[in-house]
This record gives sequence, C-alpha cells and structure tokens, in this order.
Amino acid sequence: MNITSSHIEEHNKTVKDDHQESLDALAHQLNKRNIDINELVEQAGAFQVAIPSWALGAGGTRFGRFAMGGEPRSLEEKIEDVGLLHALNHSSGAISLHIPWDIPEDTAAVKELADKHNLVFDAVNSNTFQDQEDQEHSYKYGSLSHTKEEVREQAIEHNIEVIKYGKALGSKALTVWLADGSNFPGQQNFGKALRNTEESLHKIYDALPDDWQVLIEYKPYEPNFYSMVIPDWGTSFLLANKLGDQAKTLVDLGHHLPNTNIEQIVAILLMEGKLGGFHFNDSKYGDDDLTAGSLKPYQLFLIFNELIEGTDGPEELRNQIAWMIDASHNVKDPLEDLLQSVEAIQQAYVKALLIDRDKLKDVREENDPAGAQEVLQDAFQTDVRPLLTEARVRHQAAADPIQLYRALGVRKQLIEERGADSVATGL
Ligand code: PSV
Ligand code: MN
Ligand code: MN
Repeated sequence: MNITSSHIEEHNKTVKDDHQESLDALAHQLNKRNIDINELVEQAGAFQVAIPSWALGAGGTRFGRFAMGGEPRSLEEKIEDVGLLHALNHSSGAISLHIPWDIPEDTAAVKELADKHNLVFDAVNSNTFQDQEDQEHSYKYGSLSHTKEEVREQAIEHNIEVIKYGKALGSKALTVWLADGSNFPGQQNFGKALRNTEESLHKIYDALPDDWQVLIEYKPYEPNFYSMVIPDWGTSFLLANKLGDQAKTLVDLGHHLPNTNIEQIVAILLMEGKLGGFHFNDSKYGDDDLTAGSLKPYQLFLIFNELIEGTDGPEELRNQIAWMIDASHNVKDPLEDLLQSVEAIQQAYVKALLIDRDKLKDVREENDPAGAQEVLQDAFQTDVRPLLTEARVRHQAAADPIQLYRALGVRKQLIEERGADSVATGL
C-alpha cells in the first residue's frame, strides 16, 4: 500500500476552499493578538513525534485481543505503516523499536527502507520484562534489580546489545523501562533492589556512545502491584543523577497515580536539565489506555506550557527532548488512533506557543490567579486546527489525514495484502 503525491493532491484540492476560509479567519484573529500565523505554521510543521513499533497492531487487554486484520507481520511492514502515517501527516517521521520484538536482521536494508519513507530511528527500547525462548535465566523475579548476579548480567548484556542495534540504525537513545518490583509485602529488600538497579545501569551507561542518552522510565504499579523498583520520577531522577549527564528521566503520561500534577514534574525535571523524553497517551484508570489528548487535553496543554516556559525557544525544545507516543488499544484502528494522537499533541504544542508569555509573567508578579487563567484560556480556547492543516498542506501531506485514510480504504488494502488474521509481531 502506497500513498502517492497524486492521492494527496486530489484530496487537498477537495478541501482547499473550506480550509482557506478557516485559515484566513484564524490568521485574522491571531493578527489582532500580534501573532504571525506563518511562524506558527512553520513550528507546527517542524514538530515530529516518534511512533512506537508496538502500537501498530490492536494491543488487547489481558482478557483478550481482537486482531483487526492487516496488522504488520514484520519489522519491514511496521516501517511501512509508519511511512503511511508520515505521508499522511508529515509529523510521524520517526520510529521507536523494541528489541527483541523488532530485531533488524539486515540493519543496512532496514535503514534503507526507513530512508525511503523519510523516517529516522528514535530511541531503542530494551525488554527485560519477558522471557525469550533461548534465554538462560528467567526475569520472573526481576532483571537489573535481581537478587542473583547472573540474571542481572544477562539483563545488562541485553541492554548493551540493544545499543548496538540502535547504533547501526542511527538511534541516539536507549529507553529502559523496568517491570522489576514485588507483588507482596516483605518479598523484596527495597534498598538492595534499587542499589542493584543502580549498579546494573552504571554498566549499561558505561557502554553508551558519547552522543547517546539513556532514558529511565518510571511506573508506580504494574506488573507488580505492591512495589516497583523505579516507581516515580524522584527515583528515576535519583538514578539519572547518579549515572551522569547522559542519563535522563522519561515521563510517560500514563505512569502516574490519579491526580498527579504531571506538569509540575515536567517543570522541575526541565529546570534540572534532566527531562529526556516523553511517552504520550491519555488514561482514565491506568497506563496507556486512551488516545493522547482524548480525555485531558487541558493537562496536555499545561504540560506544553511548562515545556515552552522551561526552554529557550521552540527549536531548542523540539531537539532537546525525545517525543514519542506510547499507546496500545483494543478496538480502534491503530493507524487512525496514531493520527489522532499526533494531531492532539501538535494542538497542545501550538496552543502553548500562543500563550502571551509577557502577560503571564506580569499577572504572576501581581499574584493575580484569575488573570493567569484568562491568559491560559485565551490560548487554549483558540481553535488551531486550520493552522495544523496548513502545516500539512505546505509539506505535501494530507489536509485531513483520517479522511484520506478512509477514502483510500487503507485498512482494507492492508487486509488484502497481509490477511484478515495477521497479528502484529511483538507484544
Ligand atoms: C509498560 O508500561 C510500557 O507501556 C512502558 O510504558 C514502556 O514504555 C512500554 O511498555 C514499552 O516497553
Ligand atoms: Mn512508556
Ligand atoms: Mn506504559
């Protein structure tokens, strides 16, 4: 399945007049606020969010998985799927791989295929939360934190191998998410488990190329429901500080207890130069159940407000942080879902760029909380969709990606090519 430039042009022609009308109205509105719409269109068009290789199939829950057909059966097909997304929205120009789910047999060929789709490789992810067939020691009771040295060594070796794959593909970061923890009180010595993790991470850190980063994720619960070895940002931050400048914290929006003030965490990590990456998703009950921005778009906006506040400009912000989606759903077409996620993230980003920073500074100085809310709402309530459409059109992508995806019957064609019962590899 290929989306060609004529598919795009045809589609864009059909929405051209309507789009122009909405864009002019928005430009007029922004002009009155002394905001140049073209500059924002440029910023929006430059924003890229990496797609995780594990989000391209129907994820399922522990109660079942309902394959949707046409799911990618190999790493090559996963790259093709991300290529489709990028052709449609021009903002999904990177893919994040999970090893060993996505072992590139021939790295040069895989890189060439990605190049063909204008994709680069974002952070590579290790997997020490599952046992593989040919594995000597089990991770049932942990990996980098394990009580037994031989298990820790095996997990360290795996991470070093993941770095090697990433190097060959041009990645610049390793993301470590540990499932390590305990299920019952008394099962684990908390201090010892953390110390073991720190020592193991040190060995991985020593194998890191100079221009790489290691991103440490945290998660308060699951798969262990009593304790996790890296449960929160404080523990991740602690480890990142002990390791050195190349180690940073990764914030996954789904990895917080209810009502956590994530934007404040973001602000503090940024201030300390330790915010390395993001995993975007949304959630009502836990982890990555919902599409980014589908439930709490205001929270997403507040997070971007802190991101912009804490960096020296949009370009610096874009380059400083690894942006990625981390989601897995049971019933949506994952490609449609990912298009929606990227759009929601871009909306939050652009709306945060609209905030009148001088005014915000003034009302804060004057201790005027109502004034601060007015400033934020002025930006948040602006409908920036025409601006994002314009960014896509200017980059020869689809004015309305989902509309074109459906009009072209992409899923139907993928089912014809790959079969109605094809299930994504990995997971
Ligand atoms: C498990 O919670 C998880 O969703 C983490 O967020 C990781 O980033 C992801 O899986 C892939 O390992
Ligand atoms: Mn994650
Ligand atoms: Mn997660």
